[in-house]
Amino acid sequence: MEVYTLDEGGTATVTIRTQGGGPEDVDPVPWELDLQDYLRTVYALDTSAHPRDGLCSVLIYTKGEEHFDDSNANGQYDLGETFLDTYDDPFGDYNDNGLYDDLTSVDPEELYIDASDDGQWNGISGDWDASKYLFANFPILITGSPVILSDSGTFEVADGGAAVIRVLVCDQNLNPLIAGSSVTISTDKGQLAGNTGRIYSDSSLIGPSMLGHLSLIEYVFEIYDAEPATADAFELATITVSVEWDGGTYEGHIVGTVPATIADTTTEPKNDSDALCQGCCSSHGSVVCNNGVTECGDGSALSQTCIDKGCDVCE
Ligand SMILES: [Ca+2]
Ligand SMILES: [Ca+2]
Ligand SMILES: [Ca+2]
Ligand SMILES: [Ca+2]
Repeated sequence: MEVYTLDEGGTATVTIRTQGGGPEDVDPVPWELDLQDYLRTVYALDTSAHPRDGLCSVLIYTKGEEHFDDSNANGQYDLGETFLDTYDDPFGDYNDNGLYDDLTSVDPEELYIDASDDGQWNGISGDWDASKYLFANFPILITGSPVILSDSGTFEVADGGAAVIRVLVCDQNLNPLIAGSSVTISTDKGQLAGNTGRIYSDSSLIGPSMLGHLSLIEYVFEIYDAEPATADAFELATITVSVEWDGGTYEGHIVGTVPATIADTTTEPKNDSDALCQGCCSSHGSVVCNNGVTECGDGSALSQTCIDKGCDVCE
């Protein structure tokens, strides 16, 4: 990593280049175990992967003095003034717990800068330090290709009803996709309401709870009967989950049934344009076809005269 510029306010601009390797494999914390349980139950996804496995800690350190409250306003630290005692040896906080983890941890041993060159990691000194390494760990979320899952392989929408569907879109560590990726959920029949898509923004945010994390990777919506009063048949509907990721399109499909709409079941009467059928239904509306059966516009049956004239045939 290289410092490019340092402005008057002391803000440095840096460019980070990665070279092989990846984030350390760390143990799941409780909210991640809850997430794994939820995905096992709802999506039948059995995985030991968890979001923090995709989190990379970048150590940033520089020389400086420990912060203090200059109570007597003389511009320097005086004994008794409140100060922020910081760890003496900067370390890469791989498991993002804010603490230094050595060989005895269940997580990987964390590398540190041995500021005093004494061969061991040193924490806070208890004294105010005028010159030392000050540091922070900057989290970067490293993610991969999309995984698309639904909570059920199919659905059935009753007449006038709705079905709730859950879709999961995440990477191999259950993390949200990289910035610029998008999710679009659509259906060819029926209508959808709820969370049916997003464009991902640039963020390293994960968790910090199971529900918080689910809001980043789960889409909950319903498919409902768009014309509750008119259904008298059912038809197949295909819900498509389309994910744009890294220049490619990835799709998942869920096929179920929804009540058919009039537009889908009505065909033209064969003799509709024939003058002989015009006025056939008189005040009952013109002749229509519903699921292959002719009737008058108000639902009443065709008269025998109409049938005799051959107006009872659908195309
Ligand atoms: Ca002072
Ligand atoms: Ca100190
Ligand atoms: Ca740590
Ligand atoms: Ca040391």
